[in-house]
Amino acid sequence: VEASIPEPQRAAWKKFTPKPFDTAEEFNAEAVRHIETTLARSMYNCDEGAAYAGTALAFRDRLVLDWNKTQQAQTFKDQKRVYYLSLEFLMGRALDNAMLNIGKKDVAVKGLSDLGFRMEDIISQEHDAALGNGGLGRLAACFLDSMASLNYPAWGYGLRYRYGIFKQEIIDGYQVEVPDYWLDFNPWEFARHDITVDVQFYGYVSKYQDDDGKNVSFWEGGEIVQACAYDVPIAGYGTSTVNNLRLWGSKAASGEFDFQKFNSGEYESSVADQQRAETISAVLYPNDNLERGKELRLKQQYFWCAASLFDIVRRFKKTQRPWKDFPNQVAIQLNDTHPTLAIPELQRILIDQEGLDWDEAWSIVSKTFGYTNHTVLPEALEKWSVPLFQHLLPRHLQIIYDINLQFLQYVERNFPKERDILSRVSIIEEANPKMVRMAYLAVIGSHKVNGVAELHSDLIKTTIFKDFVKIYGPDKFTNVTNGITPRRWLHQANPRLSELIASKLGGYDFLKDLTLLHKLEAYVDDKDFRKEFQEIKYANKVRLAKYIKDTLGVSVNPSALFDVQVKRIHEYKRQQLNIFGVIHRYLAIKAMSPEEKKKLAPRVSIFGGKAAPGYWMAKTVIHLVNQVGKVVNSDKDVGDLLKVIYLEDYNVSKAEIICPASDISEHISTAGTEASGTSNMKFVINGGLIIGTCDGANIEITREIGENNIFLFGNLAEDVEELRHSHMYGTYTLDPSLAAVFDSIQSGTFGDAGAFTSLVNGIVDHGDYYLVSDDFASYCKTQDLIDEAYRNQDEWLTKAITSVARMGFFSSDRCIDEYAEMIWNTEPLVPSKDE
Ligand code: 73E
Repeated sequence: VEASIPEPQRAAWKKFTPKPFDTAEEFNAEAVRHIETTLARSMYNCDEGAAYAGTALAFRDRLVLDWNKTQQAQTFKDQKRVYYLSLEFLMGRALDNAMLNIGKKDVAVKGLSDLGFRMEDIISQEHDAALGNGGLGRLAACFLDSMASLNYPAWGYGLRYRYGIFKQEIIDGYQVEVPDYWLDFNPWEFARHDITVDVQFYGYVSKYQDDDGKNVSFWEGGEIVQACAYDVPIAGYGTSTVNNLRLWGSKAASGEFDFQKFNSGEYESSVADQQRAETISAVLYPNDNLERGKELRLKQQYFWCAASLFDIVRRFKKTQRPWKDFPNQVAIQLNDTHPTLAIPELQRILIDQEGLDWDEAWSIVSKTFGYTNHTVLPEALEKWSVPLFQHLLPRHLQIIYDINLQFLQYVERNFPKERDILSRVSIIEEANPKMVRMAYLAVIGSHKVNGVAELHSDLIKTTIFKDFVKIYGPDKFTNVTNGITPRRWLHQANPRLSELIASKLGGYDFLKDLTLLHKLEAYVDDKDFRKEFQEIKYANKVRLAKYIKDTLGVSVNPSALFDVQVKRIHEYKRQQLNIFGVIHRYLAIKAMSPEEKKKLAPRVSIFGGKAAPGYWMAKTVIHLVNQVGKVVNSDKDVGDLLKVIYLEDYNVSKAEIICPASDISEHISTAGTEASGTSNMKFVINGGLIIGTCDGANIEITREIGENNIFLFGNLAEDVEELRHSHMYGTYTLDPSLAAVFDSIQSGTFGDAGAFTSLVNGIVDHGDYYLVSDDFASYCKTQDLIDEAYRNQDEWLTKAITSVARMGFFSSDRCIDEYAEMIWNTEPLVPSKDE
């Protein structure tokens, strides 16, 4: 029971309720107070770091007041809540976002300038919160922003990694990983030392009969690790709703370390136990779209699911409602299969601890969960070995077997004539060792399953979940096309463009209803508008050019065509296709006459992104890009016509500089492999065009903005399988231009040819799984079209403006409303004025 101040004393309490700052003066009073007291610094030793801290703490105070009110109102109103379970939240920086969402940035800009600081310098002091790999984690962050902005009562649950995604350094053209220790100063989290959950691992299951003669299972023994809550406030834009992101940190259950062992002289082993517990939440696995089946990863997943479910159930039980109300009060969304253990965990709580019957419990469980699938790549589909499961989570394995048994009996009854279906849909794969297929468990335990773009949602129904569509009918499967938050990706990343749009649309309402952007089409021919739009793009390119000069020492011409591909490095995303295209261009330039050169638009090819540390092929691609850059950038024959840049350590805060500065960005995955992609949306909304394959959300972007405004190329998803087959068993001819590119690589033009053998051989000798050769001619031809289109700056500008105007569909607000309506069945809780 929580303590609360008795009624008669509340008046005294209310007298001291803090007042949020409003003016620059009041802001400075708060910031300086924090610098001088919280940080114990003074004006004689206040550097930009301290000024950042003071600013962040002043805004944090403001946020916390609304946070408390929101949480009280949500508890009091007791509506259905959404819980978004994600192993990754790629938040980036928080200060600028907090200032813009609260709406007091101008006040702080003025205040800081009075104190002698520039806002940009202060903002750039903040360390990115990089608790994610790529699109999946960033999607979770955009969704948190949208859920708060739309006033949905919603919590995120994740892990408080001490190390986020590694920092990437490029040394001699190779990726080097450096640990990302980000917690030395983090004003955005609140350690809730009073909120802990004991999480059990290992042990064994005992069975006994209770007083009513009912069989009961009991999970005993093993070890306990403690989960501690760390809460992060999530402010909505233009509303006082502040939601909560709860991250769990792991600690040894006995607190510091085992005193008994310590006193008996076993210092080392007592400290080792503590370290083993803390290891669970120590580090984010740096693989994007790849699962490696490591025990520690499974431990992370269970630790986080068990703590979150305990917390959710505890909150529900406080309302004293009957259990059957649970799915009316709680919606849990599983961000991919990483939190699938939440399904057997809730079933376990209900039957082993709360004493419900299996069927009663299962009916609650299967109404509570929704599952979002993000990938069809086989190497990313999670499977855990049964022996590992048995060892780590013996009771959960039993429950999974029981879920499977019930499910297979159901299938057998309904499809008695189909011999093979049972083995195909069983949660347990009959391999050696047996494996638990997490995606199947997620489908069986959820009431809705969604993909993240139309093509992808169709593909999962015809490939990995085909049998399940037959079993459950098509209505269990749906689509929610991804989106991005326009607050961070337009307003914050590109303030001048946002301001220009607001000036035409009569205010910033479009940031809450992005479909209003369509009104911009009326200005496509407006001379002043066009001029300013173009100037903004140029200024953003100048800023990126300066960043490139400052970090890499390479001068690039801001009038050149900026061609950008920034995302995780992965064979399916085909950065290799891009760099082979660059080499092709380089060879062409070398062979050009001076007249021909004059006609060519200068280009800057910009790459960025991290490779998983163990992903050799991806690292080879990074190396090749850097080697090509070294040769091309110093080639006098080429000059400004081509520059090749590798931006180190691509992350959210760098994306905010890069996205507004591109002319063309590349989204060129092999058709059918990229579930959605979200950076495609970020580039277009910032007035960049894209070159892409018919894959993921590119298809819907094309539908919205029109085929004349996008450069599509390459084979279609429906033809991929046959092409792959023909590579293996038919006659295979390498594209001749690609062959010339390979010749130049193999003759040592870009340094040691041996370094790139595996990359070339994968295409020439090993079946070209990602269809680089099949798409190469079409890719190069489309790049030529881009050169031509860019020469007509007027038409280019029309395309860019029209595209921005037609991007209204891709707001993550639209996604959240769709989830709420189709999957969660939840309503917003709009804060009342006096709250
Ligand atoms: O297409 C993207 C998609 O836009 C997809 O590859 C990505 O999710 C984005 C958001 O929906 C994604 N990441 C992962 N699976 N799909 C993944 C898998 C395992 C570990 C980490 C990330």
